[in-house]
Amino acid sequence: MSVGAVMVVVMARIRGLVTVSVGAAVALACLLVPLAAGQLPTWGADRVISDDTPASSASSVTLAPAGAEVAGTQDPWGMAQLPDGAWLVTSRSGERIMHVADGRATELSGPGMRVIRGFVENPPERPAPDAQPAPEPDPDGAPPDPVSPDTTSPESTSPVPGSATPAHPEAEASSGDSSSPTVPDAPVTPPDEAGLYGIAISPTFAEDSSVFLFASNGVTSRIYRLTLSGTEITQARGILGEIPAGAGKNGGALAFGPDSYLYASVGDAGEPRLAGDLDSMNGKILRLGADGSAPPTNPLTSSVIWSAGHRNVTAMAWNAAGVMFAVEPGGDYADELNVILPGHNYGWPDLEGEGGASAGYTDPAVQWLRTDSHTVDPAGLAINDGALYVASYSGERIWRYQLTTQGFGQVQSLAVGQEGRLGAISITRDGGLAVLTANSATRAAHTIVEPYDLLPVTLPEDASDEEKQAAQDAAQERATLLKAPDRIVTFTITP
Ligand SMILES: [Ca+2]
Repeated sequence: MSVGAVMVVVMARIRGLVTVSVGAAVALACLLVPLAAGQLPTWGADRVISDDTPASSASSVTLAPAGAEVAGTQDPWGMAQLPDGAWLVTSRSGERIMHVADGRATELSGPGMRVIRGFVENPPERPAPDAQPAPEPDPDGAPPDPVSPDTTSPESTSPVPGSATPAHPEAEASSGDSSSPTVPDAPVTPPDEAGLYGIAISPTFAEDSSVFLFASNGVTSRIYRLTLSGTEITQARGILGEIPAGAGKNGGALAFGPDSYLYASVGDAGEPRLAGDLDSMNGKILRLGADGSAPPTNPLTSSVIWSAGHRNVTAMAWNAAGVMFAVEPGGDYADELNVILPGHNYGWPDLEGEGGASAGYTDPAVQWLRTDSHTVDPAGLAINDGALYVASYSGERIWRYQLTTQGFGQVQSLAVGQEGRLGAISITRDGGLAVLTANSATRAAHTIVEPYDLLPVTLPEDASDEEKQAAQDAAQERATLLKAPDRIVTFTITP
């Protein structure tokens, strides 16, 4: 279905890249732009998105299937490509990492893998509910203090969360029985979101063979640095913990920025108020060094917090000019695409979507309203050649937003329904797209509405036998698709 055939309401906010202090946050005009043919939302001309993208090019592309490889596991979540072209795919509830190459999916084994499973399968006692009393709600309804550039001053004395608390020393392993029995995927059950999440390849993998992994046992989460040797994880060292986790919304996205720092998303873990609490890593995007330390250029002294006020960021990516973007599904109002700036607060839980500038919050660049049938339900994000690709979970498609020096250009809806639910998405080494299907995933909570054009067809009473047969065939085809093993599907992008 072409974008022009539907009216997708997207609000785009105009604002500059200037970092403003909270008190001086300027309310800028917003546009309510119907996304029909010829009506394109833009940011202001002062918002330079990509220095190397022509402002005037209005291009559309087609995605041509280039290949597919079975991911070899159920409930896949994270995906990353090694320098040799092989993919690593995490299985969240299956607690596995698969090495996928040349039509083969091999489960990673080794002592490091056992360390990770030991963490995931042995959650600590959950703290008593009264261990951390919730603060009194502000009777005035005033939002909590956002992360403001002001708090970067050295005299800021507030306790600093996430100050690179090392995970347990025993989280390091370099020896032991390497015969790991094949563990069948655990039954896919939704109540506990413990397991393996995002995975990222070290930018210096050729020298250090390092891979980074986000893992959670449902009570706490850790970021691990793994040493990979073939299909063995010879070492797993926890570099950041313990991140409070919950039965859902644990974040888990991992990605290296162009600055070679590791970025991680942490969800609110079911406690929304923590997203605005600078003493908590929950509801944040974190930025850390390869050893888990807080870079000195972070907005808060000795803190790994990069931005605040997030519900549950699912993916992060950067454009050629180094602008950082992140997507997150909303609660019940709006999914968001945000331009991530250090020290900014993105509003959760006080508000979803835009309208927070006067309170010092940074509004989304795009919001997709969950109240209509066009929810994006973003699960993956990738940027290439001046276009931003969002993989949609319940929307079962890839949204492509052209990025120009003026902001967003043309918007396209691609691969609609072809592969079912889509999770991680990545630019391949040869400039194509790779997307990880998520049809066996358990993220049912992300499914708000069925996409408008994938609803079962209701036939009129006087439908012909041919029409009935066609509808039955279509339903059968879809059922087969959704039951098929999850795959990495690659596309070439053709202008
Ligand atoms: Ca927000």
